[in-house]
Amino acid sequence: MQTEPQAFDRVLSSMCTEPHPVAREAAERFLATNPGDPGTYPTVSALEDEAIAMLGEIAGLEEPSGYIAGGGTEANIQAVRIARERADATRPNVVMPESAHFSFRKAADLLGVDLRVVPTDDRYRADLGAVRAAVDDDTAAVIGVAGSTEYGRVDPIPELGEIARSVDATLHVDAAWGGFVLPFTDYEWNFSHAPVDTMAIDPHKMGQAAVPAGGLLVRDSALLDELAVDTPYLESTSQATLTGTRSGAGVASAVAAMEELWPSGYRSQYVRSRNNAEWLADALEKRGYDVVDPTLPLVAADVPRSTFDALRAKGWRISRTATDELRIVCMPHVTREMLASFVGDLDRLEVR
Ligand code: 0PR
Repeated sequence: MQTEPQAFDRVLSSMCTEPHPVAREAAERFLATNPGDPGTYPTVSALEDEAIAMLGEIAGLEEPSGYIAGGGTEANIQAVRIARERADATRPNVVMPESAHFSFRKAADLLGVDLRVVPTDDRYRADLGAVRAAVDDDTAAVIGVAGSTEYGRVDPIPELGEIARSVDATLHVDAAWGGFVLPFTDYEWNFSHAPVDTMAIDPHKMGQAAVPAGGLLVRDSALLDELAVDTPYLESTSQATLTGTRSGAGVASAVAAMEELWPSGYRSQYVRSRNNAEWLADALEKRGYDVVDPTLPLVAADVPRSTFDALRAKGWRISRTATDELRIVCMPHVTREMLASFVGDLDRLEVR
């Protein structure tokens, strides 16, 4: 059996990364465990409590509650499900900016809620006026993105919280990607900055854990109870997760990575990633491309489709935004040498 041939050395599009060595080792040790069955696998179940405690610390949550999900998609779906269960509406709606991840479309589809998608402003952040105009008494949740998939932007979370409160909706923050870099910035994004009810924050992205390790955090364990179903033939009596059997490898690797890296390892990684993003943005600007200023380590630039295709043909794993810009995510495996080699290829292609 082959592994992915590029082994990360040309991967510039992914929001996943090489797991930290301690995370890889922990994942291997727990491969055959299932935290969905805590009566049978008590060790991994205790590790999950540790994972939630650490995620809570990272996200400014006093009494953390939640679980390790399959990824941001599951966490987002479950957050919408909590909101729907809480809401007193026959046809609840969810209000989100157009920059929100497509997993919310899956959530709306599965859960029978209406999705009200509002525009972003000139800084690619949720337009507050549009959010205000979109909410009503049937609004179950307002979604804010803290580190958007395409531009790495952070919505005005405290203001979104006020709007959510005004209609008794939950505020869900999608920090699936941003959650492990935002603690080292000045952004107001977490439970201590705003009335956040639920949050997606993924160890398997910037957290350097093995896939699959997503995080769902809730302000109050009562919110998790909205998800609970009875589990008659397990030792435990109820289950709040979407999936049944889950990966103990994800749980153990998340704990190992966070114990190793929180906070100083993540901080120095953030600084490296940010400097790389700034270096790349500068290099692209000098070559005449329109660059979306990187506020978190993610660079988007208006590179023509033909150039993009030629770079892909050279083996670079790059992706495009919905409006067709080149998009590069400065994950931990992305080094300055890789970026310099990428820009070198770009120079050789562009005879302009
Ligand atoms: N929330 C945000 C803000 C995300 O960026 C993503 C994933 C999710 C939730 C969903 O997380 P899971 O995939 O763990 O369920 N972001 C992109 C994705 O759909 C990242 C991406 C985009 C990767 C383009 C590669 C690529 O070419 O995977």
